[in-house]
Amino acid sequence: MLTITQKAHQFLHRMAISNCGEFYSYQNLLADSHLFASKLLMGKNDLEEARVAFMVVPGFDYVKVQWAIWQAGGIAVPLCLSHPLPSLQYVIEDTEAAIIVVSPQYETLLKGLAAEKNIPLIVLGQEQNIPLSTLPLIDSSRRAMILYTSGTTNKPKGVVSTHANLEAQITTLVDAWEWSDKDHTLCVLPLHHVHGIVNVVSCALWSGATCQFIPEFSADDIFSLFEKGEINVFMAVPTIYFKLIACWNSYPKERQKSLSACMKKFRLMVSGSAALPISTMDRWKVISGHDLLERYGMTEIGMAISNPYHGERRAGYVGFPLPGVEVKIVDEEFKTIKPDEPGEILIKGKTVFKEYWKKPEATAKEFTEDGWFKTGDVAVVENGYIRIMGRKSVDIIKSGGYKISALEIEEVLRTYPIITDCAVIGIDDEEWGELIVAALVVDDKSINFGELNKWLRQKIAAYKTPRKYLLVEDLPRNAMGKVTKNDVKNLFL
Ligand code: MCA
Ligand code: AMP
Repeated sequence: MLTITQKAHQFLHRMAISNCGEFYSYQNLLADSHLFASKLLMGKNDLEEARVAFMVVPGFDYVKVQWAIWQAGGIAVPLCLSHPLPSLQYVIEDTEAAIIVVSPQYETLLKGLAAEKNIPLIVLGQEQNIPLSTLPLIDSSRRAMILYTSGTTNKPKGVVSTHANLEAQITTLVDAWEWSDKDHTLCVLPLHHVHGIVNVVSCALWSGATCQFIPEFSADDIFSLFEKGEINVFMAVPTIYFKLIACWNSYPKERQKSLSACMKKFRLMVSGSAALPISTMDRWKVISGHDLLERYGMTEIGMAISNPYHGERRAGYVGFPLPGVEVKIVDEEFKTIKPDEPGEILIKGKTVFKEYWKKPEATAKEFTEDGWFKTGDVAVVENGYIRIMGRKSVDIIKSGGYKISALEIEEVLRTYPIITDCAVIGIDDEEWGELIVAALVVDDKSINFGELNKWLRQKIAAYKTPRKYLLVEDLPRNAMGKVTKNDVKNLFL
């Protein structure tokens, strides 16, 4: 199997990346990533799976650094651009990063930490000229990337994927959704998660297509780019479609009409990372003429289930297992159940990750004895189509397409001086999927929520901050003393 960089030689003179009026060919990408790989190697023959954490804005530089890490034999650890220092520090320490690479605007944020830990910090644009190194041969069984994902433990875990896992995740989608070198996509998603990294950027570049970037999410900017008539493939989370619809509604009739005409010409529009509300799917059909293709995936497995590219895309359903991905729905004892009964989704196949970074016990716990990965998601098959019903754990929240651990937020909230106890939950929300809210037991009822949120944002990402608070005398508990989160939910109704 060819790697993504080997494949790029087939498309040398095609445009790989378009970014704010700058254009880069596959040849540019190969030349610059080789040069940067030489920089990372610092005279060594092979990085031998050293972790390289990088905080780089989406665009040519991001892909150059990612490809360079892979070509030098390192493990790519993309950092979230909106995380405050403690969250970045957690990832850098947990992976024991050997090198940190940053776009200039993140130098101030990370230089103290890099100096303290004695980790070389490379600021893009400030590199010295160095001679090209010979690149090592990388076996596809080697580790390629670590992405952090929240689970039922309070701190996020590092999901390790090998080169073979990534290639399987990419080729499965390239085949199923018929990517080609004629495609032109727009990446509006963050590049520390599978959705943006694999489904958008890597699938495009595997296929010889063009990937365009915007500096930050803006519904208005997205529509302006759509109007140029070049983009024909678009992927986003349901919250983004919701925001696009709201923006479209605000336009005068004439603009709406011309925009709808542009969108009708797209080849494919996909939604995923969270349940797509039927109301959003219906409304999007009216304004764009497209039946959104909804699919189901997870950081640990890439994409597993998808509505068909050709054929009926059924609203409220995620479709069928993708070719090469084994899917079964099981009861509590991991036995396959009757098709019309709900159960947990288990997954097997080449797309499934290798391990949680430095967590052999957590890894073992998430697999059955015969090697199936336990997703923790509950689904049912109805008339052949799979419908996701929810998650087994109430402690995992999906908001804006981000997976968030309620336990992680609770742990931080409990360190706030006035808070003695708390329970964090997600409540249904049309725009965000779920909205994060918290019930608090406090010493001082005059607690200032604005101050609390300001304090929280220095410790955890802004998208993890609760949007509503409720003061309670006590949290609802069962006979064992465990907080009953469904009762907490009722408090917010
Ligand atoms: C932001 N805001 C929120 C939330 N986040 N409000 C409620 N809940 C939230 N979760 C509000 C805040 O009020 C904030 O203002 C304002 O929005 C703008 O914040 P900002 O962060 O700038 O938001 P945005 O840029 O508009 O972002 C919205 C977004 C973003 C584009 C939908 O959340 C996003 O990129 N989501 C995609 C995440 C993703 O790629 N997930 C894939 C992982 P204030 O200043 O008051 O805070 S899942 C995956 O990879 C698997 C494999 C899969 O299946 O795909
Ligand atoms: P993440 O760990 O961030 O990769 O999020 C993966 C989780 O997102 C899955 O375990 C599901 O709970 C959820 N998810 C992804 N796609 C869908 C979808 N189409 N419908 C419902 N939930 C989804």
